[in-house]
Formats: sequence, C-alpha cells, structure tokens
Amino acid sequence: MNSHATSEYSEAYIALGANLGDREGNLMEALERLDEVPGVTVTRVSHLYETEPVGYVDQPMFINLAAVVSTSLSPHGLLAQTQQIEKQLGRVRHIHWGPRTVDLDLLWMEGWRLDTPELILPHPRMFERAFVLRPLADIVPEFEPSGLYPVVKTALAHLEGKEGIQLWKKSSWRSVSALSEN
Ligand code: PH2
Ligand code: MG
Ligand code: MG
Repeated sequence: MNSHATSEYSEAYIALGANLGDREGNLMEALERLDEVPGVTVTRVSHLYETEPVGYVDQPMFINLAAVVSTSLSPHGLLAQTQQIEKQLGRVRHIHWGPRTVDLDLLWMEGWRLDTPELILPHPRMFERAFVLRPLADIVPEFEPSGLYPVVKTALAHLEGKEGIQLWKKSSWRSVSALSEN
C-alpha cells in the first residue's frame, strides 16, 4: 500500500473529455490506464457524446463521457493518477478551458466533501454542465445511497444547452456499460 491508500473501497465519478487528435482513442486509452492503476477499477462507463464546446467556444467539438471507478485511493491519490494520465497522453495546458487531448475531472467521491486548493469535491461546476450531467446520468444508479441520482436528474432537467449534446457511440467498455438506454 502506498501513502495514498486507505483500507476501504469507495466509488468515484470522473468526467472525461477530449477535443484534439483521435478523441475517442484518447478517451479509451485514458480509461485503460486508469483501470491499470493499482487500487483503481473502472466499473461503469457511460455512452459517448459529441458536445459543443462550452466556455471557450472557438475550439473543436468535444467527445465527453463519464466513468465510475471503485478505488482504495484517497481523493488526492486519485487526482494524482488522473493528472499523470493527462500528462502521459500529451496534454499541454495553453488556454484555460481550451483544447485538450484528454481531460479527466474528478466529480464526486462517495463519503467525501473537500475544499482544498488542488481539489474541491463535489466538483463545483458539475451541476451546471450538460456535457458532464448527460453522461453521468447513464451511470449513476437510481438508488445510489447518498442520493446523487435525484440531484443529477433534477439538475439535468433544468439545464440549458442540452441540444449541444449528441449521442456519438454506445458504451463499449468491456466489463460493463451504461445502466440504461435513456
Ligand atoms: N471542458 C472544458 C471547457 N469546455 N466543453 C465541452 N463540450 N466539453 C468539455 O469537456 C469541456 C468544455 C474545461 O475542461
Ligand atoms: Mg474539465
Ligand atoms: Mg480538468
């Protein structure tokens, strides 16, 4: 066990996005690498969506998806791993909210509320972004014990900009898939 490990496994929800190069390939490679991290198993993956860029709009269309991992890592331990994967896959930070080969954002982690300079949980903007919530709705179980499901559903129902999101491909993650067809 390394210094980031704790004894319990918890579920963590991660949003992934890419808008440079082989977008789908970058996302799948990021999921593979995440799954290979000791103490991290990717358990469910949403469908893939093509989405219009939000924030900084003069950039290519994104593909976005969401994934759940089961992990023994702490939030900061998991963050370090996601940042390393971004780096390995060639991410260079030029423009804030600008184009990227792959972006992994830690959204929500079972049993954790955090407000640190490096990481805030739940992610402070997750409920305002249709490109996060639409994929997330595929993989949050209806009876998720801390009540994430109704919050995601309600936020998504009230959100503008959902027309900028199109199903790109059905989930093809080997061990699992999205929960529903909706
Ligand atoms: N990520 C951003 C900024 N804008 N737009 C879309 N459609 N998808 C993203 O993943 C995205 C974005 C910052 O990380
Ligand atoms: Mg992001
Ligand atoms: Mg990010």
